[in-house]
Amino acid sequence: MTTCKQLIQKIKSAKNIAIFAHRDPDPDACGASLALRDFCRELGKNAESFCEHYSEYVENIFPMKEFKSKFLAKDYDLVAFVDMHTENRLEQGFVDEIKKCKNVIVIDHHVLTEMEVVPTKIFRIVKKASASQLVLDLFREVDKTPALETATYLYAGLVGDTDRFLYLATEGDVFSDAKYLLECGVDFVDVYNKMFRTISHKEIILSKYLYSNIKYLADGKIVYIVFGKKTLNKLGATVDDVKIFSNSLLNIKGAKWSLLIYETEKNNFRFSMRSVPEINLVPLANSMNGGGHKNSSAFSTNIKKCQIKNAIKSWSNGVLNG
Ligand SMILES: [Mn+2]
Repeated sequence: MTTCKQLIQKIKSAKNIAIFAHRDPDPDACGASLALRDFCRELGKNAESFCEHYSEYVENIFPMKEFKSKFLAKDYDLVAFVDMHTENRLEQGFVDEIKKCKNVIVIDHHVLTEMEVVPTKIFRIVKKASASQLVLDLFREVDKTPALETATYLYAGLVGDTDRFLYLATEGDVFSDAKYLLECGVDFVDVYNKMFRTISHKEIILSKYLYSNIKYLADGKIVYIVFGKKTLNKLGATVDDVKIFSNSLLNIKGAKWSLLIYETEKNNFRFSMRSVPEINLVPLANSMNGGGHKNSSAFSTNIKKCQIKNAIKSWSNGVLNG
């Protein structure tokens, strides 16, 4: 396992650094990416974060316009992956150019599964609640305090991946890291308002559809909803817009396993799943070439909309009964 010192050595020996987080970036992906960019700049490097497609949700929290969308491998001598550890999670538009890059580092908090191949030997994968905390570790390693903006990115990432301090990983202290960031001057009320209190008009329209179209299986233990392409078009929404509902389906009384399902390409659906603590989603996600955490996993698969109900039924025994 690469240490913080070794990562910093890698950064110091580079000139131009390109930073990538996973596609469909959530607050942790955006926050960790921008903060790592700022860290590299702090060390005197030319660094840019890359992202082409993002949701209105993260746009409300982060200065998404600062992300670059056109990446050419020849312009950079170091590529950093943050909040992801394989090329599979990259935005499609970057894949070909990234394949040309030889000098790659990885900083991630998602557990590495047996089937996955990290594209470099220089990786720091530690099971913390958020990738943002791993970026914070770099600042601490060189005894630099993140600037207020940077600390705010990291705080938003930490709050996002813990869903307001509900999901705490076993390694790394979420609360002491949060305290550290608050001491940098982060306006936590402002972050909270942007992340959890603002409701867009589109969200209201989508919520109306969501609550009228939820389906139940296994006496309500399974809750799911499907957003096909036609529906999304009719609602004037993109897949990014519906993803924000991933966490709310499990709030329905009696729900143990929720699935937010949306069509990304014709007859290709993304299954974004949540579960109560006693249900482990990783085996199903992995068997479908997806991944994630025990109670929060996802995968994509080719399937017709009319086959989804039966597919869930066929997985239900394995998921609900371990
Ligand atoms: Mn994350």
